[in-house]
Amino acid sequence: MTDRIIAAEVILTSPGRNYVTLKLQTADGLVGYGDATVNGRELAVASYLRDHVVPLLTGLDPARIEDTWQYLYRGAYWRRGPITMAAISAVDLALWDIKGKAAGMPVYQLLGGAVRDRVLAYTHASAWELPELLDEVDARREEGFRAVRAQSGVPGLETVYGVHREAAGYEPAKRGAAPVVESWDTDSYLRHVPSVLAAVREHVGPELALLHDAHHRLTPQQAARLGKALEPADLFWLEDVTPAENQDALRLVRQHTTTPLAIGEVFNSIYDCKDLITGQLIDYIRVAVAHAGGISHLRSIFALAAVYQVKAAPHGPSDVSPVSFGASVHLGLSTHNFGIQEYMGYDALAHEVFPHAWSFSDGYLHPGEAPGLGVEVDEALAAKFPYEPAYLPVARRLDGSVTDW
Ligand code: CS2
Ligand code: MG
Repeated sequence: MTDRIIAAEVILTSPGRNYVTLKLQTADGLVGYGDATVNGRELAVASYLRDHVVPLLTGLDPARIEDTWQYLYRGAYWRRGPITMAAISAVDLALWDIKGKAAGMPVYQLLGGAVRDRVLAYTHASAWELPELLDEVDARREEGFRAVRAQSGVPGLETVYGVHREAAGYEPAKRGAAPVVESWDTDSYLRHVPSVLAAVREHVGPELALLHDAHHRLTPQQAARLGKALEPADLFWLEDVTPAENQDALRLVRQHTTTPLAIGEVFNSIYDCKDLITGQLIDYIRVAVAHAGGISHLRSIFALAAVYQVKAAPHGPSDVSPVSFGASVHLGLSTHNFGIQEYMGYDALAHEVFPHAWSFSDGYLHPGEAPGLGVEVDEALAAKFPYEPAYLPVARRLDGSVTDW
């Protein structure tokens, strides 16, 4: 007899930061977990799941992953968008987890098996001033990383994306009832950042892969100028140069620079990606397994990307949970046109609440050999850290007008 889903539940927990987890249970006694965390909008996706998805899942055959995906995607009529797609992602991941556990195999084996032995990772180094940034890059290298994203402060600005002032490491979302307001000035940034990345390159020598994130803030012309100015630093990539809504912007940027471009962390479907991929306007597609429809949909996006020699480079900040991070590593191990996996790292508490088989060593990740996704949830511990309101910052220019954060 086929198995059936008998219970579905949303777990909200905040071990260091908020996470939204979907738990599915089957009549055969299997449990699957999925991640639906949308940073700063956790309660919206929890409600979407609890009120509109969980009631539909009981009684379904957990083996029918693709059918359930299509049912939730086409059956809602209101398609796409970050909340809907994060909810679908969570169901998809939980079903892949269950399928792996039913088969007694890690999910990467179900995806065709390993095409590489280990998954290249990059992490973040950031500091307000250059000497500290160089120390941070060195520290990441000592941890084994072969690829590092470098972000620094900008003279004249109090706050800059990706850089922390306080002793604790960088975490974009701040706890509180309303977003923190940051200030921003693109001209100051553009005057400063090329010299920073040139100094980092000179410090580390030619081999270390260096990345930088412009976080959606430039006009096409500014982005083209920055890409060109950064060519001597030989970046692995320059990320999110322009806001993603205007995809034609990338055409102009492309015409002016050979710096590789990465984009897509805010995308949630193949339709957001297709023009950039088929137009060969980017080199890396950054969709997150938690935000763009789970393993099932990321496989379609990556297959399209392969045709155009675009590589998969999934978003891996601390605000996707260790559940979807693990899923991303399974995909990385089994996807031929995989490029690199972001690994921002987690608060120690998050590692405890989500015990995981995936591991990092010597600059590379591996999903582990546990059946399914290999990430469990310590529910008793999770319950000790209830959801706390937290928001990503908003940014205002020096004249007070709102700009892209
Ligand atoms: C990012 C994130 O990791 C990245 O490249 O741009 O830090 C992003 O700002 C957060 O995930 C937003 O939730
Ligand atoms: Mg980014």
